[in-house]
Amino acid sequence: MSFVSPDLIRQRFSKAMSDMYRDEVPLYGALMNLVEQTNAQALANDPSLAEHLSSTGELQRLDMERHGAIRVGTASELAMLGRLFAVMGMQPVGYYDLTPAGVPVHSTAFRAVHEKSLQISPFRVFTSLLRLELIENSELRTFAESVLARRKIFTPGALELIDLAERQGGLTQPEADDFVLQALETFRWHHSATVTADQYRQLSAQHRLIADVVAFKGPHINHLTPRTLDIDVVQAQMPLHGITPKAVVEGPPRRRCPILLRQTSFKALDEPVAFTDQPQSQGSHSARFGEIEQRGAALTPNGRALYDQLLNAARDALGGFPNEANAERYNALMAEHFAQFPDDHQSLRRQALAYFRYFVTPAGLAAKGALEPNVSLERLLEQGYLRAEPLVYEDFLPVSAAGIFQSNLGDAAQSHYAGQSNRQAFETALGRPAIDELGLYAETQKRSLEECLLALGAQQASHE
Ligand code: OOG
Ligand code: NI
Repeated sequence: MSFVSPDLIRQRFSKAMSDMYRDEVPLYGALMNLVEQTNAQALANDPSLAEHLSSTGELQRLDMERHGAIRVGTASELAMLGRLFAVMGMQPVGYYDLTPAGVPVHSTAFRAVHEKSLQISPFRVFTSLLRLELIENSELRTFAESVLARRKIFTPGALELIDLAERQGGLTQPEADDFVLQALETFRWHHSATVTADQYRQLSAQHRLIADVVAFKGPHINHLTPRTLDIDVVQAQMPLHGITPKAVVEGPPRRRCPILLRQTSFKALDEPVAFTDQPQSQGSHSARFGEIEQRGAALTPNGRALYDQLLNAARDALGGFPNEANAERYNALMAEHFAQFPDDHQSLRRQALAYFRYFVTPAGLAAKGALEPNVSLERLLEQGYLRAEPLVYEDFLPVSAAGIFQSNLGDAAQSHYAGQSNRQAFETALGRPAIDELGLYAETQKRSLEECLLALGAQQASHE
């Protein structure tokens, strides 16, 4: 029996999801066009950007690159999602606690973990689990639990194919085709709710996010984010296309060498909903929104600590959440604080603030087998035998994610939860640990160096 590669199933699924979402949310099409134009312009304006991105393979994956987000209500839903995503080669990476920002969820990102798989499809899904234990009203909590216990978010066909993939060790082409169609159903938007109008109001009054998870048939995909090469241009252009962006871009400020992740979003759409007791009359719920992101270098633990320190300092100086009224001051404070973060590749690499990938140059190949004994990495770079390119950040940022959640839930959501971060409970629900993202970047960096040394015919290089 010959199986389809999970990477190709993910690539197909990502495309199918995008097509479904474009049908469901017309503004998504407008946003995709804007991002496409901006990217083409950015590449035309800066030929060296095109050259760099093409040498790392990022240019080749740019057009298909996107992430989605979903929210589930129970441990068993999360565990089954983990099995569903595994069929497509997606593993849970990272743990994000959103409760400090007043959002009663904790999350992980399902994504491919090896650079070769990421190259075929970098599709990721930010997946949040509702923390029902944080609902103080015990009657409402019990009600929410009972509603969630009754719903079935996977089609019987999807469940069978997940089982089959696990038993056989993969899916044949026709099975994979069917799997993509069946799996897609879980993420579809259903305009009929599972509760009465009054129950919806109660859930919503507790927290809009609780209503979004509990009152519907499944974890509808709530946004699908394309990757842009210039988020400030997209942010500025959105209003000209009838799209209202959130007040500030989340993440680091604009820099010569982008790091981590910058994101912005547009407000959720008000969508008609039919409640169980009023199937004819229309209620409404804001479920889906739009988001754009720009990705930069993955940071090492040191780099990340510096990022967190500067971000916190800027936010402390602002003295509150960024919003329309203080956006200008926030941007100025961010620029001021981040002036301390080295902004050239050489410093980022030498100070071990970011992860890099190494490439053998034509000069390196010409010198194959004739390297200086015990040559160091620095020396190989200096001689022009190797070239270093930053490794792209494939994950998310908790403060940014909280900002995205909040801009779509409204200011009412900016409460605080006493609940502790609880990675262990999340992993118990998931049925496995979430992978440490920093370890993945370190491995990719190490593999690339080993491949280079092999190609140069070096026995081993000293790592200094
Ligand atoms: C997820 C919000 C976080 C991101 O890109 O950081 C997010 C959600 O609203 O469900 O998508
Ligand atoms: Ni997102």
